[in-house]
Formats: sequence, structure tokens, C-alpha cells
Amino acid sequence: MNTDNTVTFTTQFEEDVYNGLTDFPKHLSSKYFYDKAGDQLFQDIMAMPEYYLTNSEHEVLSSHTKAILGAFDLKKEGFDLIELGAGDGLKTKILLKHAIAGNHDVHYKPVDISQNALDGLKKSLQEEIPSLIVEAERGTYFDILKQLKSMSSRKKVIMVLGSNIGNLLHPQAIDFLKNIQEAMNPNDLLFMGFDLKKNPQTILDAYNDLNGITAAFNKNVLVRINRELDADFNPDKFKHWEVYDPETGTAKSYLLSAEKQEVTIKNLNLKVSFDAWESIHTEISQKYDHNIIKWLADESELQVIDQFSDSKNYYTNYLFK
Ligand code: AVI
Repeated sequence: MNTDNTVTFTTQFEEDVYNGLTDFPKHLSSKYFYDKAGDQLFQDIMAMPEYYLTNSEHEVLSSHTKAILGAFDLKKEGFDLIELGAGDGLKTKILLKHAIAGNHDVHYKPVDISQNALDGLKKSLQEEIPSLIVEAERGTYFDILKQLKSMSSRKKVIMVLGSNIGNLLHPQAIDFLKNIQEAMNPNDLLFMGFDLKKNPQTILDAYNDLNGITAAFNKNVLVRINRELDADFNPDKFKHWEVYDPETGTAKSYLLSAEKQEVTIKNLNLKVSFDAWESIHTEISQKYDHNIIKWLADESELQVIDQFSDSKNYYTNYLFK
């Protein structure tokens, strides 16, 4: 809320929206894409043929299942599979089914910001793998990392799939990896998916589908500001814009104001002016090569144990300790 000279906020969302839209150039965080509608749009994105990431990682997990579980080095001890950003858990189920079939004493701990996603996941696991012990937890990565160290004495395999790390800039990614590393005991492992650099057109197509699903996902942040902060964004007056820099491997999403306009955000007592074609930067989706992954690991004091890729070399999953 904005009084005469001071601005006070009741939520992080209010503060971030205020700071992002009064900054130059303007920006909003992609973490705010994910409300109920955003979760559904992301599910739709993952089902699009253009969004190759889902199929590529699915291929990695299904074609290397035995080798991956072998590399987890489980012996006969029990272990906790902790998945940060579990979503629908579709790919993780491949590993879980094999682990259960191999009589491993696995407890699955999916963590997600969306209660929606967790409820759906718990229900589907009960139907598909009824003997699996599931302890779902709602929270941000940060909330959970704080608890990880003290969680249990069982071996932990921490998983972050979907190239979720790609939504962080390198310095933030290193902080994230360092936090995980600090929460790991010597026997624990980190299994993480990375989307690789490839033909730039393939990447642009994945983030700019012809049906406009990604555009709707990007604009969902405006819809959310309208609903939660009583604003009057007209999403039709903004254009989804994607760029990819093949040198840095960074895909960036923007919303461009298609005309000069002013938007009122009542709950922030704020009027935001946009020039024609002014940008709001909303998301980065980083693409990697093996040297960059090795550098991130070194910076975070993680050791590479193994690495598994799909047949097109679009995507890779690394195992670190
Ligand atoms: C969740 N995250 C890894 C997705 C990505 O590829 O950056 C989110 C997404 N944004 C647009 N399409 C998908």
C-alpha cells in the first residue's frame, strides 16, 4: 500500500510487483506465473510437442532407469527421494516404480509450492504405486532446504528435474546449489536435469508456440495482478516476446506493451505508464553446455558422479555428491 511518501507492503507479491514495475527496465518474477490457472497452463506447455524438454527428460529416465538407480548406490539401506518442484511427478514415477519393484525401502518426499499439484500427485501415486510411502510437503525450495539437514538419518537423494534450475541466473543457481550442498551428508546425492544448448530455432519454438499457450502463461502474471491487487491490465494489449542468445544460452521472456498506456494497480495505489513497445522482463530459461554445468558444480563444491543424456543430446541429467 502507498501512503503519502512511504510505501508499506503486506505481502512479498505486493512488494515485488511494486519494485518490478517502478524499476527501469521493468521486470516481474516468473515465480508468480504459478497460481491455479498458471499451474494448468504449465501442464499444457509440458504436453506440447514443441516443448521438447518433457519428452527428452522422460527418455533419459526411461532409457537409463537401471543405470540411474545403480548410480544411486542404494545397496539394502532405505533412502528418501526428495523432489524439489515435483509437479505432476510423471517422470519421477519411472524411478519410483523401479525402486519399489527392486524392493528398495524408498520414502518419496515431493515438495512443491502448489498444493494443487501435490494433491493430484498424492492421489495418482496411491492408485499407481499403493505401497509407496509418500510424505508431501508444500513450500518453496528455500523453506525445505532449511529443513533438509535435520530431516532424517536415512540416505537422501535430492532431485530437481525439468531444468527448473534454468529459471535462475548463474549467481542465483550457484547459491541454490550451495544451499543444497550444505544440506547434504557425505552419503547423499543430488540428481538434477539441465536443458542443453541446441539449434536456437528449436528453443525459440519451445517458448513461442503457435497456439499461444506460452503467451497465455506469460500473461498470467498480469491476470494475477488484476485479481489479487485490483489492477486493470488488459492482457490483449501486451505481446509475448521470446529471445534466445546462443552465446550465453539464455532464453528470455518479455511482455511488450503494444501501445502507450497507463495501468492502475489500486491495492498499491500505483499508476504505471508504458511507452509503446516498452518491455517487462518476466523469465529466463537458461540452456547449458557440459562446461557450464561443471563450472556450476565446482563453484558449489559438488562433485560429478555420473551423467545421462537423451539420444538427441537435447537434455542431460547429472548426479552429484
Ligand atoms: C519451469 N521451467 C523450467 C519452465 C522453463 O522451461 O523455463 C517454465 C516455462 N516457461 C515457459 N515455458 C515453460
